[in-house]
Formats: sequence, C-alpha cells, structure tokens
Amino acid sequence: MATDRRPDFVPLAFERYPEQEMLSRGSAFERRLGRRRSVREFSSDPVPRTCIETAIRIAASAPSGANRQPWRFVVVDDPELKRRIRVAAEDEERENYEHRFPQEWKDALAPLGTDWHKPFLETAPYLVVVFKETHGVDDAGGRITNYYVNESVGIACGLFIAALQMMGLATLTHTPNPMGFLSELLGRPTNEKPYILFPVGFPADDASVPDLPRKPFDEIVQWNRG
Ligand code: IYR
Repeated sequence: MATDRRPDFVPLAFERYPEQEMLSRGSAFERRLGRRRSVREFSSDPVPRTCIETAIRIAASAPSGANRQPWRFVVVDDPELKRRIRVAAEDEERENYEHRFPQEWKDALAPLGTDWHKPFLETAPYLVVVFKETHGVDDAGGRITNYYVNESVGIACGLFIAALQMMGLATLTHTPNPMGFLSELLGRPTNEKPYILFPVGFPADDASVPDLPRKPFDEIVQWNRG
C-alpha cells in the first residue's frame, strides 16, 4: 500500500468477550499495572533482548496523528556509550539542581528523594531513548508535516511502560533536560528530538520507592450520567 493514496479498507478484526470475561480481563490488567512504580535503583542482571523488542513493537502499535508514527526507539546496551550518556546527563542534572530549577520545583521533587546522581544510567542493562520525529523529510529534502506529535509519542511511551510492567521489568521516565546531548551521542538527525530516556531492567534487590498515594478515584473522575 502506498502511503500517499487512500489505502484499501479491510474488515475489522475484533473480538467481543462475554461480560464476565471483560471484567476479569480488566481487573487482571489493573492488578498488574496498579503495582507499577518508577524505579531508580536497578540490578545489572541481564534482560532478554526479545523483551525489549516486544515492548517496542507494543509501543509502536499506538495510534498517531494521520498515522505518521512519529516515534523512533534507540536501544543502548554498550557499557561505554551508557557511561557517556550518564556523564552528560549528570552534567545537565547537576546544573538543573544547582542553578536552573526554581526552589518551588526542588520542593516538589523533595518527596521523591532525587538528586543529580544518575548511577542507574550505567547499572540498568538497557537504555531505551525515545525520539519524536518533529517532521518527516521527503526524497527532495522537503518537509512533511507530522500531526499531534507529542500526543502520539506520549501514548506510545505509555504502552511501552505498560508492556514492560506486564513482562516483569522495571523502568523510569527520565528526562535529563536539556537532552540535546542524546541526539549527538546517538547520532540522530535534526528532525528528531529526544523525548524520554527509559532505563530498563530488573529492580535492585534492595530497591526502595517513596510511599506515594494515588489520588482517590472520585477526585479524578466526573461522571455525567443520563
Ligand atoms: N530530571 C530530574 C528532575 C526530576 C523532575 C521531575 I518533574 C521528576 O518527577 C523527577 C525528577 C531528575 O531526574 O532528577
């Protein structure tokens, strides 16, 4: 199918489940996803490469504006490259914590216990850096508009996180801004911008996480019932 003309339409492959099964599938998913936590302490235990591939394929099943699929996934497991990413990320984060973050932001981060040190960038067996393609480039070097880039890539990242959780892997949505160093170190073109860096692996045996509540359901939902 050429992308520049109307595609053929095919019957939708869709499965309807009996109500009991709808409920049990929903609660099984909720139980697993409900235990997801952002992890900052990783084990160096190896992770099957296939799990990373599966999570990326699941992420890439996200809807996107005009089906432009404006995401790119860069997988790093080379220790030397991880070290260079850590050094550059810590340089930016040191600047953030010591000079760029206003006090209000530092106060908001205090419950998380974060600082500029990012050892997980070397400990985690994989770093997956998601780039957003701000626009495409045609054969003549012309600019092809992408649509809803942030929404599309954000949804893909959500699916990626859910996929890892379902496979029993841990991750963190890490954004060591400004992230231009990732474009340089990973050799990405200028029409792609770093979006989120995900360390992926198993949690360290002694990993701890802040005891943070999720908002009560009623606080986050409004029903307007007929
Ligand atoms: N990127 C920094 C700061 C940070 C910002 C937010 I918003 C967080 O939710 C957590 C951390 C860091 O990783 O330390």
